[in-house]
Amino acid sequence: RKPTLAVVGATGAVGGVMLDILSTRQDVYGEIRLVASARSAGKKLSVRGQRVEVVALAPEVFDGVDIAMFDVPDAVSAEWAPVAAERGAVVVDNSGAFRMDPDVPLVVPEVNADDARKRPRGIIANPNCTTLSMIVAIGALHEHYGLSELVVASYQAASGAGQAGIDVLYDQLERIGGKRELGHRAGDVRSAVDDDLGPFPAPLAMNVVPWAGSLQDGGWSSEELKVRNETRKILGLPGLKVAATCVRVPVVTTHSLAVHAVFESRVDQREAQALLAGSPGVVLNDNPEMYEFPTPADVVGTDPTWVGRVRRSLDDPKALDLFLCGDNLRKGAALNTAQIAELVAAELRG
Ligand code: 2RA
Repeated sequence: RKPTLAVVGATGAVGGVMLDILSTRQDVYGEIRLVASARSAGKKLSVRGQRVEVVALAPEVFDGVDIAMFDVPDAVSAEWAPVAAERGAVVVDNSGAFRMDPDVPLVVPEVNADDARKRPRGIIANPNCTTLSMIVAIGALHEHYGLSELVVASYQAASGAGQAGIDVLYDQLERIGGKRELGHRAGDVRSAVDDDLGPFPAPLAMNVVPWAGSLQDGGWSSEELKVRNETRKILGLPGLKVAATCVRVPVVTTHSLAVHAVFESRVDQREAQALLAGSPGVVLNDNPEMYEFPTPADVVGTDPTWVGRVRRSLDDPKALDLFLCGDNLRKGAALNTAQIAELVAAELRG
């Protein structure tokens, strides 16, 4: 029989993309249960061309479930993923709750699919969308050249902060309303609620905000440490040097990253371009003579990791500089989760 799937968090920004992905990819599931908070229970959502009623999160919803995808806040996953696992489901969790747990594999199917089989807690973690927006391409280069250091600047879309992030950006843009006041300071356009920083600690429209997540030791943001720690775990490089600066930009969906990557062996620009072009899940769009390079406007809504501006570093024959884009709601979240769930479905079928 085909596995029964539960989608927990079906009504969120990522949940909506997940239902689209489940309705367009090869259908490997039997029953699909849609689960959300009690306040969303009763809603009907479309998946695989059928209207399915959302049920409230409760232990019994996991009875008979073979695979449970979770896209909910960390605290909800921390409480409920073990409940689902205890009732026999293999959990694929998109939150940050378990990513650094040594008993939970952190999986990107194009990079470390086999790790998904070793899951002593019955939980498999999906990486953060910023890590996922670069790791498929970086993993391909690592396999060939042996990665030793990453210096990364991210340009992160508002939807990384969920529906609230999208709403606040559009609200700020509407308030600006195309005014062309010289010296216009987006700083005058606060987030939705003045006394609440909302999803961003500074105005985003007509601005960039060098912050994502929460303050950690030494002035690093949680987002920057996620990129560092998750990349190390996925690639199995505990000593990898990673310096990330994560910046929010006024883009609705699709994260971009400028990457300086240092390798153990010498690199060649043309060879690296060919390698990337031939890597599963990667699209090379790199022809600066024709101003061809990835931008969020081209990449949003697509599945691959797009790579461009590939250059051999001027000062180091073992380093590449490149620019990447990835849809943070698709490969950055829902698609990678769906790909992991498909790996499990194939394993359960035997
Ligand atoms: C963000 N990567 O963009 C984080 C979580 N989605 O806010």
